[in-house]
Amino acid sequence: MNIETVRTTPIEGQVPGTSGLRKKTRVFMQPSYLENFVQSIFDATGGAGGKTFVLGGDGRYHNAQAIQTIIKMAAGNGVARLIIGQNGILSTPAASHLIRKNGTDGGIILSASHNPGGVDEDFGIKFNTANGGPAPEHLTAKMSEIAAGITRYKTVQAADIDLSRIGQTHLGGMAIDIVDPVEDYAALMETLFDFDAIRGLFAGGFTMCFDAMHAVTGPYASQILEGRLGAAPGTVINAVPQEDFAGGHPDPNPIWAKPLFDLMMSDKAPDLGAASDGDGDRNMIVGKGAYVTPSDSLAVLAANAHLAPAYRGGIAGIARSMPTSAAADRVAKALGIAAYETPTGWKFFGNLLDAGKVTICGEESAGTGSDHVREKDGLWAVLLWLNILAETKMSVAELLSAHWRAYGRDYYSRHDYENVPVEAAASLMSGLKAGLATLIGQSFAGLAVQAADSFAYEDPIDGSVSENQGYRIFFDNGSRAVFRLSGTGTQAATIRLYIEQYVAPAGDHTTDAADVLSGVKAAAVAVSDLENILGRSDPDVIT
Ligand code: G16
Repeated sequence: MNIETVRTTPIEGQVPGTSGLRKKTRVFMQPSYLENFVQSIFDATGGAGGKTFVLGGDGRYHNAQAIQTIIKMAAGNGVARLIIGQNGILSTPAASHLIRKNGTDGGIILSASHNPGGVDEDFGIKFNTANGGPAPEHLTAKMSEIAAGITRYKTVQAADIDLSRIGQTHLGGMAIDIVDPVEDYAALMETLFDFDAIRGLFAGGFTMCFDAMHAVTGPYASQILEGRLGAAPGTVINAVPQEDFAGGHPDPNPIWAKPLFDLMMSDKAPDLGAASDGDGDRNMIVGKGAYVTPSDSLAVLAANAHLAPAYRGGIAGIARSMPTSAAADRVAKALGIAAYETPTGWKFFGNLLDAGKVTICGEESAGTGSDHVREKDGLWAVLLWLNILAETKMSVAELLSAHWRAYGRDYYSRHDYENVPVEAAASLMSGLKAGLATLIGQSFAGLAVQAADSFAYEDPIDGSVSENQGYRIFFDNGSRAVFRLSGTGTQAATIRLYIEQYVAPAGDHTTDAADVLSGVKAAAVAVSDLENILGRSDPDVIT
């Protein structure tokens, strides 16, 4: 088989964000765009010769073609073996598991996560290292540096590989193993949770609705919930993955999973509602009339993890991203274990998990996971909830209010201002930064600022420092506002404003979150001059 070295020139903007390189699909479909970046991944990781990689994606538009391109480039770069999900499909946590289970050199995952799919929507690619986790910042920086000076990529001329047949095939000297995308992952879940107890829960009449949002989790949830755990047929809805997610926005939150959310707030609600995102790593949990914020979900899971077999011996520590509420810290304190606060991005949990410092991690952006893989894992969170519900025999609402009575409630909300002109977003953020040092003692909408900073993180394992990870403003009534720019969008800018207010165990936990948070919201808007700079007052999405 002849290896072809194709001349190319750098393409602007190949800079990974919070989670890999995400762009409009048509950008990825330009000649050489994908090729340049894949070659940069291979070069940045010391060359692909003789290595084994996992390859798969969330099945969105362009997934199948992109996988064929990457297969040929892998052969051109001397890869020894590829492990590919059947039809090119792998959820992000399943890919992470395959990387670890097979001891590979890493994996390439094609996904733009919760962003919509289609020729006019979004596509993405990321590289996960041998621990199964997203490439750390120094590696993604190296990839973009190489992409910015690239002159050639390597590939082979060959017919497309049939990805529908499970088993081994070859392209030149490269072995290609096409594997069932669900099997290994489902087997891993069986080792973590008490499937008998969950089966008993369903057998006892427990009802559930899992919205796969026409995305990758459908086959995983159907096989595990309905196939192995005996949930009633039809428990998993929107279970067949589609290239454009049926025109939807596969983001599991009360806005984009509104039909499920409305069902759970109605008198027809099943006992548990859950949803997952485009690539299966995010989750939403809703009980009958009880929405669980991702921050609270992390805290409840950490507090009760010992009820599941995998965590029976206790957990080593808990990590959360900085904008996530402090609810998990309270659990860590009560358990006498360490709590870590990292920048946004699952990649920052990798070192802590590898070093055994933490067992459970989570983020406000609907991600929770543990040391079983190195990605957040939507279905894992749902199964841990089920395991806990089976053991405690409590409803979601009862569990949540018992949690607040024990630890207090961190009322929490995130307000997203989308499609903001890049200059306006930069002006808001630079205005905040310039004023940080002078804020202390000043009052805004009746709240005095107690502390304010630009969040920086020093990784306790490798000492790397990540600066400018968002602005934190703490007010004298115990509330906090955080501003940061999203790193996952594909057009203009998205400003995220995160607000929270703690109410102690003996306080009132039943007030509407919007009411409790109205004071800190007004103060945050006033500090940032948001309404004047953006020319609007209402966010696009409130979660
Ligand atoms: C990614 C990252 C998460 C992050 C989220 C939102 O999730 O893996 O760590 O919290 O993006 O990031 P941002 O606020 O920068 O948009 P996913 O599910 O999109 O891969």
